[in-house]
Amino acid sequence: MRLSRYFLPVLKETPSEAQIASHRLMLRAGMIKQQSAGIYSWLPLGYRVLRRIEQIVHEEQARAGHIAMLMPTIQSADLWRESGRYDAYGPEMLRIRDRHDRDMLFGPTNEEMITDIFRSHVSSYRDLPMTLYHIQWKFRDEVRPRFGVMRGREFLMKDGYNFDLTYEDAMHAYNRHLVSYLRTYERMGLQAIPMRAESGPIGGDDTHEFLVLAETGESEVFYDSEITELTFGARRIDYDDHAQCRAVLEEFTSRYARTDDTHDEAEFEAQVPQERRRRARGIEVGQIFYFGTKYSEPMGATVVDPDGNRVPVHMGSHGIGVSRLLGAIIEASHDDRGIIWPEGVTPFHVGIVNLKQGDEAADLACEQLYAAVTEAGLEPLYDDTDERAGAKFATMDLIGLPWRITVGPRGLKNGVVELTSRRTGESEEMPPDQAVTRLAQIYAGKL
Ligand code: 5CA
Repeated sequence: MRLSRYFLPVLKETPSEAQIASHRLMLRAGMIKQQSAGIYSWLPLGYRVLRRIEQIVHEEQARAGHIAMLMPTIQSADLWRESGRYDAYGPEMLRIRDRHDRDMLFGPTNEEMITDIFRSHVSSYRDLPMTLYHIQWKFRDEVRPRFGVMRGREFLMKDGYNFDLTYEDAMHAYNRHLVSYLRTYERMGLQAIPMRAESGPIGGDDTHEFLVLAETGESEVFYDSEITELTFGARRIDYDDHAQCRAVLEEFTSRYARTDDTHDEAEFEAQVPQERRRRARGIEVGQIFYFGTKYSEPMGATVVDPDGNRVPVHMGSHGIGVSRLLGAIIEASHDDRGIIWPEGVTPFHVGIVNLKQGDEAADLACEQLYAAVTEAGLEPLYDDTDERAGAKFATMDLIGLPWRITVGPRGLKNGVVELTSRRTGESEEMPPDQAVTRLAQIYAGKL
């Protein structure tokens, strides 16, 4: 992409309505525009990151054997009357009436709808286990939408639903989700810690939330500092292997880690030596639930079991806050000059800065670099505008591309360009083709 032809409405001023870094930076970097409270347009740069996050979610869901689909945003109230949640959900639900006076709603979640789909088409235990998911916009009329995409009213969520014959199989689905989420967040450059939580309006007994530690997080968290040393890394998981998934779950959840609603100070003190006790704040980027037959029983989602009996299926649901993740990643990775994207989610892989637009050698070298980077399967953002060098650097730093290649007449005389890391600020001079090779190596395995 050439910046001269792109739509990147960066703001010079710090927007006064933004209280936290991620919100400020998303506005300043021209990623989002507020349309009404808690409702945002995704401008091209923001939309690119959103799509990369979605892509990682899809890939990791596929790896775990889950099946993608898409349900509508608008739902019929009748479905929610069946589960009893239409009245119970309260003012957070956006209720709509159509021209025939039918009660509709903008879905805050999809347990009812997926249960309806399941009961319409599945009737044998032979079709189980099954996990369906989608990535779709949700609406929750939050009392206090704030912090930009972090607590929106309209937001993008990945929500998945498992259907299993037995409690044991449903617990495997739970464990499998926990493991696949660990890997999903790590690919986004995040450490998201699974913590025991409360289930709220989704219901059920077992639930873990995934929290990214950040001072601006809305949840208070209590944990054993040893947890932060765990990484998922390159381990290979057979997601069908119950014992293996359970072992990983135990590894990541056996130490104390709770959100404030389940925290118990006495237990904390008994289980964790004082020097390892941490009290901090966190951003909830996902949650998994097991709720058994809470929806399948009232809504008649049953299968015939091997003995010929009709039994309600065991279910759980699992959510990832896709749009919230942009805020969480920025909270975890920025400095006073701007965003620092982890390689896995960056909107462009490298910025090319031409220090002297109009200089024949510099223009030609930039064009050749642009072609070579593209040829290597990477997406460059080439600042081919007439801005002065300082302004170009400021924009690149603000939008946070992890790598920058700087091209100027002086370096070219010696046959070199400069490759700079956004994270460390370190620069290295090298011939242009070597810079491309280096980038290809950096991104290998991260895309
Ligand atoms: N049906 C279940 C699981 S699929 C569910 O709705 N779970 S949830 O309520 O925990 O939401 C899942 C994730 O969506 C949360 O962990 C959070 O990351 C994100 N989320 C929830 N509310 C908002 C909001 N108002 N703005 C942005 N993200 C949100």
